[in-house]
Amino acid sequence: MIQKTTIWKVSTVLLGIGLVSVLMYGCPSQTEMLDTGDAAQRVYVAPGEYDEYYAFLSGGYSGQLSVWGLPSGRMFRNIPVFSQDPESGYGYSEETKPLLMTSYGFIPWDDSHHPELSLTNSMPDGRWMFINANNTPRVARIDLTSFETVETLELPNTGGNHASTFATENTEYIIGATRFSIPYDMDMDVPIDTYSENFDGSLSFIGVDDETGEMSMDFQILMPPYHYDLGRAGKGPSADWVFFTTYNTEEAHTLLEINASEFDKDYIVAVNWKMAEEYVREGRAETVPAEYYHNMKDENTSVAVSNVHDEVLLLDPRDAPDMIYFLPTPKSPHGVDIDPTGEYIVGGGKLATVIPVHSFSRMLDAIDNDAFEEIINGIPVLEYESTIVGEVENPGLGPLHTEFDGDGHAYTSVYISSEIVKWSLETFEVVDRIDSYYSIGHLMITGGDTPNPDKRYMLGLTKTSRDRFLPTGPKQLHPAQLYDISGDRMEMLLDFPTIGEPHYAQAIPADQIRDNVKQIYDLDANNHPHAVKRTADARVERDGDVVRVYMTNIRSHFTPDNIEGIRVGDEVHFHLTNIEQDWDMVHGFAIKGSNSAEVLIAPGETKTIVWHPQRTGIFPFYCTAFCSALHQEMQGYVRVSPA
Ligand code: CUK
Ligand code: CUA
Repeated sequence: MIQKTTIWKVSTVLLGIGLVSVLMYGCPSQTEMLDTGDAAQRVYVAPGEYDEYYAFLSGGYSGQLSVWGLPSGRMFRNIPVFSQDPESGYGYSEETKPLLMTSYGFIPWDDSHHPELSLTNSMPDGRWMFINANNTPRVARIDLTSFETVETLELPNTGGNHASTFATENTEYIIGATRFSIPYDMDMDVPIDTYSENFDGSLSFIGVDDETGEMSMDFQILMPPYHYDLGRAGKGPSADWVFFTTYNTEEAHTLLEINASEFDKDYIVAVNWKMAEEYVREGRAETVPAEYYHNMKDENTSVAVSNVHDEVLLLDPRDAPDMIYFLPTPKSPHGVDIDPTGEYIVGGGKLATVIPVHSFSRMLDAIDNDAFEEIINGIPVLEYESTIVGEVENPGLGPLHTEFDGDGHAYTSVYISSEIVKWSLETFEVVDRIDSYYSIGHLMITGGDTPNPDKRYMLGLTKTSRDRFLPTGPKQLHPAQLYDISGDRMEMLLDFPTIGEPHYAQAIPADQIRDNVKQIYDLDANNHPHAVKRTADARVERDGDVVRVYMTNIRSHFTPDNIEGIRVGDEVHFHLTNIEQDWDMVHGFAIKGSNSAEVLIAPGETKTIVWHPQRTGIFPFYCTAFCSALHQEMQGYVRVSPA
């Protein structure tokens, strides 16, 4: 009976949706609901079948990066990057703790906004993923053969790295910028109202080794004390350039919501990075003191190591002519996006009434003709009229970010009026719009920021969900909406809650990654200094107060499993090596009373957790991952005796 009622209700709802879509057909109303009765089929991926795309969604204030399948909206993975993760032991294990070191100490949290896949010829190559930390400014690299964070680099002279991470054509550089201008000297004690004299902006160029992916803080550019928002690299004809948005060119330091919105226009910054690189090579950059950390997993031992640097190369535009320009752009722009041909530079002025479109070729002409309004700190300001080719009218309220379908159209997220507008790159007219229900930040089209977009799916990333889902407390998750953009009209297919607050996302065809992922760590290649590869080598060693337990795990046994001779006040290192060589045969380790986390150890891997026993007694430990029928038997005891 209950089943029948349910079926009846479902059919009625489906019929209702069908009727609504029939009634609305041809009427591009903002309140249009799901207009496709077969949306469920179009996102359904049967059990055992794979999704077509991997989508990487930044975690925002979760400091993580989550991996989702499209079109299903199923979550595969939550990768800890800037936040400790008790589930995996990331940021708790001795192997990973150094990745969270900064010049401010151990910072086990951050706010990550913009993931960027490594590029070859401006196309994602599936090797690495980069992501920014917005708070204590950092950039991280994730290895896409393991889906693990393997490197973090702190940005000196930077107060919040929001502009990052965007890659140049062949990942020569990952770019960054300071969101908040600050005094470069981190310890400088000055009145805040000396902002204009004592505060500076900066842009960062982080080199990436083509073989290993290793990052280096190659050079920075000194900028006026504005706020620097998103960055994007050019492509095609503009591939030698990178672009950033600015706001607060008013140089306000208080009540920014009013004082930083005074001017009609702020700027898009255009930087010829090839030329900047050349100037640095010529020795025009100055070496300035700057303390920052660079942390990386050692390839050989798999243990992350921190290196502290104390200086950086700084290029002053006054010593580096013809390298950097300001393009006036209305009004407090947030996003800047480059179309697939590399010709159009699209601003997203969050308070603007139009979407301004600059032309790269006109920009070059304007530079040739010295069409400058003024020059600020060595940076020429081009005349607005000289670079602008279109202003998209009636874009809604609060245009933010734009991606492209490679078929002559751009799609812009519009925050205040909660919609996505599709417009023509020929006529600069809006041709379609769809309600995003709640305030939308970024949108992402599969390949939509590359020279060769896949006109397939678009993901909207919204900021609130309110009544979209059954309430689970005052704070709801931030949902993502999947749209089909293969036809003339945008169609919403799916709406699913996410993890954290995704700001931006990128997607890549699944086969490009699937075939590269390693299934196990090769035990023979495990050169961790505290690895034990045979149960016979497992042992306990003491050196003063430091005790090292060299422990193996294999179904369903820890060796050793009875440990005596530990005393209160000891520092006990459990070095756990998972000597399995079967895919997905993970073991965990946790001990009673430890205020650290567990660790999860993948086959072939060694992980270390440090324990400081505080009192005498018998302390059980056990495997936290259900690994076999005898998983519950996978346990042991530590005896702690008085000091
Ligand atoms: S984002 Cu970081 S404030 Cu528009 Cu790229 Cu959300
Ligand atoms: Cu090993 Cu459960």
